[in-house]
Amino acid sequence: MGPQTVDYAATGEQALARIAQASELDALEQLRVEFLGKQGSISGLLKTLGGMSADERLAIGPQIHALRESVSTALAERKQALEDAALAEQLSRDTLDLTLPAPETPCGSIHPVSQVMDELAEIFADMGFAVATGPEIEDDWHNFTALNIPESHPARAMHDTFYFPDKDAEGRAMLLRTHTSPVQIRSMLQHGAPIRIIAPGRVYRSDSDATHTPMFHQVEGLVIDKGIHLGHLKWTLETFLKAFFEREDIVLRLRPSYFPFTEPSVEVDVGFALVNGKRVLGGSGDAAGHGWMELLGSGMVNRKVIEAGGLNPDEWQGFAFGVGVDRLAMLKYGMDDLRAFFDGDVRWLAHYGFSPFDVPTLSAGVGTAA
Ligand code: 2NL
Repeated sequence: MGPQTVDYAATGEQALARIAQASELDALEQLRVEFLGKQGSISGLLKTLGGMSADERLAIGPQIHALRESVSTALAERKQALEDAALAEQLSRDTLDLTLPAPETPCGSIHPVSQVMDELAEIFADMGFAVATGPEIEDDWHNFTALNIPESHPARAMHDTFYFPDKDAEGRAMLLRTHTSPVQIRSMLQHGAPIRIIAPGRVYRSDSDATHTPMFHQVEGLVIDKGIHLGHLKWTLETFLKAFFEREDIVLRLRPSYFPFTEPSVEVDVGFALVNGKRVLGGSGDAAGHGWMELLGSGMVNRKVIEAGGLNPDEWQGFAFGVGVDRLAMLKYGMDDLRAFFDGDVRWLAHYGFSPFDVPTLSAGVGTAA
């Protein structure tokens, strides 16, 4: 086909008509390829310019370029129109309710045990106690011997304590600590006296039923100074329990008891009332409808334990106590199943967990139920 035989105006009109009729973006794209693609018809016409004489090119070139220009413009305009129509159609179909609340961002929660440990740290910090931590894998000297627990003591038996098969470098039996007392022995040996610490953390005993889990949480407290006596112990525990349970009417009852590491040893009971069949701490346990609940163990640190800590018991005295964190959490926040603490059920955590922003402080309240 010679250049003279092409009717550029007619070619243009046909192309524009087909563009105007394209009702889908896909079809429009096919037309673009057909006209302007590498093998496209208008691209082909442009190539014919190369074979023309200068005069022909001068006469015909502008026509082909005008044709390409008009087709290219028409394609762009049609494309825009189709896109606008598609958007308008979608907007008329979709309803967007801007008053709906946005989907909530998933947020984890603080485990009640962690929350209670934070509360305890806050309360005791106000009384000048530092938080001490130590290894969960201990040797039997730090866990038992230093605490005046003799070889023959049942707590040392395999059926109570998790032992490792190997001994440590000093030939001591290795085990999972059964209480956080070894942390306090290490503190005495490392820092000397005076001392005021709490030692929170995981402890392990070979015990498993509805009220015992093989791993649980304990906080122990230790004060070593000059002239320390039972009065300091009682005041400290009373102040702690009133702050923790956020009640001024907490009443303590101290009962003689026995622990190898304290002498004398004191079991501490707290008075409670029965309200709708539930135990609510507060008031004397001797009042009508009331009772006493055993809450923690304590006592004056045994001379032998002070010596094991590298101190002279004629110079330094002290008191110590130990309490279960899981039990404190259950009492304060009303959970009834200890095992749920360690199931990792996210529904339980969503219900009983605490906001990461609810940081316990003495001024704002050390803890409020979720
Ligand atoms: C309980 C309560 C207790 C201690 C823990 C302790 C620690 C050192 C020295 C002396 Cl380093 N005592 N801790 C004292 C009394 C009670 O725990 O019911 N334990 C079986």
